[in-house]
Amino acid sequence: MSSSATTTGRFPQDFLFGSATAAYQVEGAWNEDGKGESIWDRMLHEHPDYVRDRQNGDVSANSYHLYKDDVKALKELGAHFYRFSIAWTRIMPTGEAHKINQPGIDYYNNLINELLANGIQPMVTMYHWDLPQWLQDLGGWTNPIMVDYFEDYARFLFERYGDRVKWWFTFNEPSVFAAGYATERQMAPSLNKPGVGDYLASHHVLIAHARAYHLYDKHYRPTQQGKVSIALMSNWYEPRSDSTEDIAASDRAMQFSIGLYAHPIFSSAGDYPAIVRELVDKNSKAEGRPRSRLPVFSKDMIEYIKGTSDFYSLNYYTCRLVSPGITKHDPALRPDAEVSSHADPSWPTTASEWIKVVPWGLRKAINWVHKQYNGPTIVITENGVPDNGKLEDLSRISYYRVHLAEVLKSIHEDGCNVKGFTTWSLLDNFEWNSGYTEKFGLYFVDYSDPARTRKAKASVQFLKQIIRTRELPEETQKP
Ligand code: PNW
Repeated sequence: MSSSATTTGRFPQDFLFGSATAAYQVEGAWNEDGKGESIWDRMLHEHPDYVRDRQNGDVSANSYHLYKDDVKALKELGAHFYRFSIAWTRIMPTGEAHKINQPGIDYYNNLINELLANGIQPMVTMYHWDLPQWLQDLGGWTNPIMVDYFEDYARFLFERYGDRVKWWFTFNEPSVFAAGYATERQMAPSLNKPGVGDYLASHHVLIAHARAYHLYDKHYRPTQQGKVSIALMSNWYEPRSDSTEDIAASDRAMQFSIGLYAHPIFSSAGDYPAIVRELVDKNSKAEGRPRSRLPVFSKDMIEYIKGTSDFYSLNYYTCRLVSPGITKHDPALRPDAEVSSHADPSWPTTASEWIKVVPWGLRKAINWVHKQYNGPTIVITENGVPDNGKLEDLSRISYYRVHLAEVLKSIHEDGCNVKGFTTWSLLDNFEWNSGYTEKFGLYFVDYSDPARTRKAKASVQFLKQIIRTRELPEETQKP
């Protein structure tokens, strides 16, 4: 078979490929077997109009009952790992550690065992946005007590699953779910306290992450020997021109969307990025507030959070052009960043309004992380594109072809330490505010059929070959 190995190289022998989902997006069974109510259950039962097709995750792909089919699909793909999330409410219906729900615990035991029996490593996200409603009633992530509750939950997961799970992510994309505290009608809990709720939530999420990391480090790592990370939305913000102003705007966009979370954990100095501190403090003062909207870490806390990740988990979908101004349409770009963003009209569009196909942005994002944070090991924990769900998903094949080519360049030409790649998503699933109108799956799920049968799309064969051969097929070669 011809190959492009000479020009772009191959994926290293120890490079891992896998696919991802999240509990609320695939499991269904929202109130079965003792599961508690989450903030997404509550929000979408009360406000179906927050979702384009007025649907929700009540049944979804029914992975709670069909997890064996999911594992079959992963096996057919040749995946080395499966990144899934645990629904806190399935294990602890209220989020409290003294009230546990055995059928929920059994479900994840069964899934983990089924994966391992098929030679697939489980990678577990502890929190992919579905906070127990009971904890939200206490204020959710705006309440510092949430750090204790999260630590209890993390301890329980390490205790029960850590003998078999060696890859942990505390949180998925705090920059995106913190928007639920800043906006309305989008992410749960839809709190609409922009510039206050989002920073407060982010602050406590960072402390909760560090708490779980230290817990693992001290009590579980010695025997379990796993890794702990946090998955960060890491889209690229390209300067609109090479003017000093636009380059500075690009830096601000990266620092507000990524640095806010990554700098405290991955930089050698720790704490929030200086520019974030400076701008939020300045704006808070100008608003006449007695203190900054961005909470302050003590010196001890800066040290406590610093270094609490064993590798960098990078989620990438798209890119924006930026210049000085204000944007309203990007959850991760807060007004304090003083950045306006837009998509270049020449970039290929997709079924999703916000995702334009900009593969070189992935290479730039990888390189930015590499330079900012001292060349960490990077695992790409999400990358993908939606369409309308057809089986001949040629646009998905082409999206992965060009993005994987950039990953190869970042490894072989730029010397970045990229060790893994994760497709979002294994299955067509519930795409938050877009409901079932945007399909990200490598597998088609028939939502008109109560059996929710899965069917491989063409991209499965394409990716399967890449995983097996560790190289990208020629552009001209039909999958
Ligand atoms: C991620 N943005 O969400 C999530 O991790 C997944 O649950 C989700 O299905 C997937 O990407 C596709 O949307 C994001 O506006 C949501 O930049 C919004 C943004 C990025 C990621």
